[in-house]
Amino acid sequence: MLRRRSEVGSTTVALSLAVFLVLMTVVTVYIFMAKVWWFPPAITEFGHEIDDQFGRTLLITGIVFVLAQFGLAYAVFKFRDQGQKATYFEGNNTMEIVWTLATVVLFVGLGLYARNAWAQVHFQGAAEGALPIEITAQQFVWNFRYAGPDGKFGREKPELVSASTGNPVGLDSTDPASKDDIVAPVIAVPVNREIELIIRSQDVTHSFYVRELRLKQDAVPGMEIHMHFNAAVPGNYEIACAELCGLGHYRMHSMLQVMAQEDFDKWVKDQEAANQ
Ligand SMILES: [Cu+2]
Repeated sequence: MLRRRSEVGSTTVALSLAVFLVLMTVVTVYIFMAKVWWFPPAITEFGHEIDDQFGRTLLITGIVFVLAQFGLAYAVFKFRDQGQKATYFEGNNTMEIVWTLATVVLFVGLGLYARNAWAQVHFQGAAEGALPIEITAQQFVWNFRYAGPDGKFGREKPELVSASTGNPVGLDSTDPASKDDIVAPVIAVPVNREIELIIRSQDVTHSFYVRELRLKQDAVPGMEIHMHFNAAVPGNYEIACAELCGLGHYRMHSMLQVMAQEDFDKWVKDQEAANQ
């Protein structure tokens, strides 16, 4: 009598758990396939490559996830307590080799697939004729510097850095090349133009991140890190600092403005006037 009741209880619990696992898996897969919470569309060719790679990785890990959860649901129900003696086996070399190899093939394979996209930003420089823009991160603002009409960045001196007097990057006014440099709190770029970023930090590690560019790069004190992109869709895109950099981290925010060449030329003129 006792035995029977425990068997019935075990079946109900095992069945509930198995059903829960299946439902949880189906709901999770739906959330991803329906793109309920998804990233904003990419605005660069490189961004689309990153998305393709993300899709491939998600597909493979998704298949593994579904198989593992369904397998678990099956095992939970099939091997529920029916009063039988528990059995086990110790080690199975064939299975060990199979799943280790499968994991290696998947990870290395995905890495090889991704290497093109990765190399494009990290190993290759900006294309010829790129517009250089220097980014200086500091607690808790972004400064963007343009070289101006002479195409040359002027000298900067750390001892001249003074945000309160309007010289956040320490431009040295005795250098003629620094006269026409523009420093702005937002970054404007012409559409379909290669942009070279020179990323630096004045204090701690920050991280320049624009979701639509699929680009995230740490700004590290003492380093000048080069990145590049070419945005194809005009619009305003949020820049967030993606590295916890202090108490004001949450408000370290700016905008990337991608605009037509004429609008950009006008923007530069306005900035020049404001910088006078
Ligand atoms: Cu920051």
